[in-house]
Amino acid sequence: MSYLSKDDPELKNLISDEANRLDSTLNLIAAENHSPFSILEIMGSVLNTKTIEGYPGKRFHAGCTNVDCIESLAIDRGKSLFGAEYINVQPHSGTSANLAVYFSVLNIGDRILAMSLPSGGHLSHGHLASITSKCFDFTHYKLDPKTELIDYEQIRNFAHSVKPKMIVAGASSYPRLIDYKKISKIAKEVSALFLTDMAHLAGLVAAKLIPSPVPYCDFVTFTCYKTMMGGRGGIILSKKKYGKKIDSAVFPGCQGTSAVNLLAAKALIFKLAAEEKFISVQKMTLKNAKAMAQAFMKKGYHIVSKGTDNHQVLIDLSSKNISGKAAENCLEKVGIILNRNVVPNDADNPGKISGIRIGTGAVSARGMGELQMRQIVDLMDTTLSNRGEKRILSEIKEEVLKLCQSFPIKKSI
Ligand code: DSN
Repeated sequence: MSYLSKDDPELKNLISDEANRLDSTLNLIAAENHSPFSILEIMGSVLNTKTIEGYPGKRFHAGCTNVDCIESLAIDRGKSLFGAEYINVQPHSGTSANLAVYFSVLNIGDRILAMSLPSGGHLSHGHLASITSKCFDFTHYKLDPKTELIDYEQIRNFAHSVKPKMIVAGASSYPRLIDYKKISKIAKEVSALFLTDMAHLAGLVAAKLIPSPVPYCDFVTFTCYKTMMGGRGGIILSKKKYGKKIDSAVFPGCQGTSAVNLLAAKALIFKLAAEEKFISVQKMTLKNAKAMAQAFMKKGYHIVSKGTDNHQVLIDLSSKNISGKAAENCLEKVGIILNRNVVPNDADNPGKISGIRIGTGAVSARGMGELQMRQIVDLMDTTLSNRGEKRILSEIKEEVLKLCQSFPIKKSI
């Protein structure tokens, strides 16, 4: 009997239910992944006890000998994996990492140029609902409405007219590669600092399958739980000259004590990410996203930017007479889990969400390949076209379950 069954059977049951839900549904949420079991082991370990403030060798509490070694391991492995001059491994999340970068080198009210949310940007890139927009003066660039790709000339024009102190690249829902070299040149033209938020792409970059922003940026942030597969938390990479400012901005600037269990999980995933098993999951993730995009396009769906270069497929459902939310709800009923998402067409209609976002990280970690992706697209299409048909939806749910049972969540890397 587990300790939790004894202390709180109700909670124990809820956790078992969540494990069953994960086992029996297809996870297409681009911001999630199935972590290796060793990561889960670390996250629930004795490492939760220690309070740490400061950095290895410079702590405000005694008893940090072991945790200093753990944090140093994460630092050394992370720098080496991403070829970074400096790293801070303490941020609790991607938003915390971005806040720390802004506050390390900017003053309140400074101008920042970043991608708009409907174009794929993130809340912490100056969305009205985020504290970032209250502290800094954001201007947002949008995608080219025809190609649905980043319009680098628009970024250049904005940069020269707004004269931002910082330019932000990176997105939560942009399925294409970003030309970091081009944006870095624009940043240099106007003497702006350059931050890339590669939260979604970190695993693909770590596996060296898509270009890394690190050589071109002053700062790069990411989260560890998406394609990176490493449990919760965020990371900041930077040029060495910003190291001290970044460290002070993280602690004590934006955070208190950091989570030692997450520092250890980061150290582990940075080790595993250099190994063949991790790289092959990332390769499959890319292939699977392309297979899904192709299969949806064959069925006449509007795939934003007509394809994908990463783990995401963004579908604009405007022409399908169904909202993103209705599609999300209907797919959840048959066991296909994803999220509604704003698409470039929603830009002029605040509150409108006409799309859904698919990510292939978690299904690839389960071992599924292109054949299964085409099968999933068929299941999704039939579901969306037969929303009121209880019998058909119940048959699809059965098929989803069978697929899940054939690819159990296992130690994938
Ligand atoms: N940034 C959010 C997303 O992409 O869904 C959460 O990580």
